[in-house]
Amino acid sequence: MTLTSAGPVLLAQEEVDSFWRDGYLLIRGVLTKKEAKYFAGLILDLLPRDLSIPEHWEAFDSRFKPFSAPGNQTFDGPEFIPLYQNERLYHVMAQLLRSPRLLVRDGSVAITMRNDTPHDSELSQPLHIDPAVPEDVDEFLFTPEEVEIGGCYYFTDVEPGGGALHIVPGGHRIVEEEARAVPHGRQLHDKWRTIPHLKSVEVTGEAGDFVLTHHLLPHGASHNRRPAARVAQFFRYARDDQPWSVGSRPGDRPADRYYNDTQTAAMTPLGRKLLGVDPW
Ligand SMILES: O=C(O)CCC(=O)C(=O)O
Ligand SMILES: [Fe+2]
Repeated sequence: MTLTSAGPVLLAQEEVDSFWRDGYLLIRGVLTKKEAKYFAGLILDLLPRDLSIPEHWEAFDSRFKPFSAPGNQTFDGPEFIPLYQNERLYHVMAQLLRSPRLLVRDGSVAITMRNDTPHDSELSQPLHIDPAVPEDVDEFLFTPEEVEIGGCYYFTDVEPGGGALHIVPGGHRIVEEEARAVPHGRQLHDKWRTIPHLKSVEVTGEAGDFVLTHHLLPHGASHNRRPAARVAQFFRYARDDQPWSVGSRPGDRPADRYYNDTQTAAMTPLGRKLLGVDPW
């Protein structure tokens, strides 16, 4: 293992190149099968026993998005903290973002259950991006500091047609090209919430894998045609010099988003920095 200022180098140069070329990369076995099963169980246990779906959750096309409270998608109770501070994922992110000083956010979860209804598209959600750049900003900067890398853990095996994340290979470069070509590039395609003209492919994987995605990579959720539910959790990592203040720096976070004692007790020294409890 080679050491750099960003810590251990975990990805081969070929993988680094393929991430920047394609805008995504599957990192295999970030979690063991046993760990993945544990987290799948935690998330499936959010479903009420009588299957009455809480009003404040989202439920589209058999894709359920639990909310921890009305308006809050983040699951960051002590049991989830190990995922935010996973060392392997952190070092991969630090290698790609070329900085050890990262912040983590999101923590939303999704359960996609079997849905046999025929549809014209395999997507259950239009292709879109969730960029680090706020919607009221007119121009992307396209600087290295602006890049956020997100993606999701698969806690279940995701086979073809099994509700995989769909992505547009190289689509982050198309977004950049289109946005640079006009004034107010951030505002194109309804603020990039619906990108109708690109073609996507699914990213299958196994329980414990993490699908890394560039923040400008068009992506969307797909229907699950298989018996097994797909269980995933989303995270995003940005440098602490990210220009749009999207990180969870203490000063940026509303008071009700500060962590309680059970959460901080679950944090490692690295986790405390990633979650903005301690400064870098
Ligand atoms: O569930 C998925 O596969 C993708 C979800 C997504 O991109 C989103 O909700 O923004
Ligand atoms: Fe998304």
